[in-house]
Amino acid sequence: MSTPTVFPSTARNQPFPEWMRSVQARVQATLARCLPPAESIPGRLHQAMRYTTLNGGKRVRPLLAFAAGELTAAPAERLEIVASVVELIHSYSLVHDDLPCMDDDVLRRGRPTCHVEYDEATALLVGDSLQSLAFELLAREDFGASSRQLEMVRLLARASGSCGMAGGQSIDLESVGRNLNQPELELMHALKTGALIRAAVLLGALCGSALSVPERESLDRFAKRAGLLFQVVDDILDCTASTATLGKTAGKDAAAEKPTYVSLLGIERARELAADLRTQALASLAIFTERGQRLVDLTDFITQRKF
Ligand code: GRG
Repeated sequence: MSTPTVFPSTARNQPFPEWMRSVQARVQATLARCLPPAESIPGRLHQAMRYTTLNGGKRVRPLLAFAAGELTAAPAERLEIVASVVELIHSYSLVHDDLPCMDDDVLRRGRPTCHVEYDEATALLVGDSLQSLAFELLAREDFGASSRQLEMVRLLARASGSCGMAGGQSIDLESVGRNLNQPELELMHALKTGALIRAAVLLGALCGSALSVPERESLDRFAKRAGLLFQVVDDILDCTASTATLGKTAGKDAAAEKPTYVSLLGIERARELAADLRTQALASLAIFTERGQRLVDLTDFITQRKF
């Protein structure tokens, strides 16, 4: 049996951009290995799954999983799996979100969306299959104690389902043309975008040694603030960045009359809110001192991202 590699053995001194690239490359390789081969039957579905998942993306959720794994000295092999698992769920959500019955979009990550490149039925099956594959991988890997593994499966299921991402999407679809107040908007985003981001952080930490109760509570607080920060920045970018830079259709939310932080607060107050959330997220990491440095860097990456 091979000795597990603790990812940060050399990585702790690596500059952030280099670390980020190395995690992105690891996740890309793991996804390429774990997705069904393009030539295996049913070929069209497997090609579409690979088209969707392997074509770019910032890999923010995998990066968060790896960075949280540094808090608990988690083995790299486990982090590769949980990072890929959350990315598979994220990719599924994007494919379904782009369908004509939802956001009806033609561009994603700078390329035609899955249903445009293939067809609607295939895109539906791609989402279904990516979700199933995520749970298969999470159940298959050895994470040590089976009770912990069950907790991880439950956490991901809760984050993806009607009390998490799918539920948030349902509220999103119902809210078109309506004015939500700030707590309502926050709830929608805590579910739609925040739940999976929180799951990425907690799953990464669960790959290593146990955290103390105050540490776990602080990490959870961080994850919730970081999820909301991600969304506020996304709303700002939707109305300030170009389609070419975003790789997806810019100005979509306003055109679809969707409530956003910018429509609710205006651009300046939305920027102030992002700055406040960044401060709150960083304050939650204080308990981890230098072990939390990657999460600090990632918080800044999420705040300053341009696409
Ligand atoms: C269909 C069940 C179901 C859920 C869809 C997450 C979601 C719910 C829809 C995505 C729509 C969207 C644009 C939400 C805003 C925040 C978000 C998730 C942006 C895309 O994530 P990035 O920026 O994308 O991490 P990349 O391409 O970098 O992976």
